[in-house]
Amino acid sequence: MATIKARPFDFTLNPAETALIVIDMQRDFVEPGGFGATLGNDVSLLQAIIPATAQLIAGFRKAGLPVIHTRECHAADLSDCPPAKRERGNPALRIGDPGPMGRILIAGEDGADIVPELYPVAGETVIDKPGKGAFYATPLGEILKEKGIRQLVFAGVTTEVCVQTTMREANDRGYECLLATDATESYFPDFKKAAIDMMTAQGAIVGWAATVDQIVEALDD
Ligand code: C5J
Repeated sequence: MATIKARPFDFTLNPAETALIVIDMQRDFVEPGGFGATLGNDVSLLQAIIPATAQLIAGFRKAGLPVIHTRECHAADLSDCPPAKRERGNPALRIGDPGPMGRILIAGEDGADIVPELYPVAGETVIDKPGKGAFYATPLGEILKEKGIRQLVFAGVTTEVCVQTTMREANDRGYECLLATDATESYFPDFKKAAIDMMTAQGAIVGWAATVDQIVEALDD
């Protein structure tokens, strides 16, 4: 057990029951020409967290703890993409349209894959998810149960959409959730701050927050 001076109060980390979930660090969100950019976002903000996220992943790998990666993406025939999702708003390209990194957010296309700097290694779980939350329509819950996981450390993008949705899903399922604040990012800095404030408020109503250095140090204890 290790104590992390987290927000809003100490988080007692039990490495034997802990996994890291890296949410949607895909080229489609982080690189120009992908889904994030088609919505008019500045993707450079998200690129900036790659080194801290790599440090966190390295810490988990060194400690021999599970690293789980997720990818938001859809089947090539769009059978798992509700029209209400595809037709929302006025993006330059919609889900499934051909873009510079292949079809936008389609499984197996270059854009839907994880950025090379954070690429999964052999033995790590990769979950393809059609929704914003990683528990919805995926085997994540069963995988965590099989591994005896009770605590989840979260990283990835975007803080207020897929990361927050998944943390809330996990919290409702009884997991203790800790967000790595410098390994998560939003296209909107105010939204990142608000999401962290919301989740840690009211006595960690959704979970805790700490820096990558704090978490990696606790894994080394
Ligand atoms: C979004 C995500 N923002 N991974 N997806 O559409 O947060």
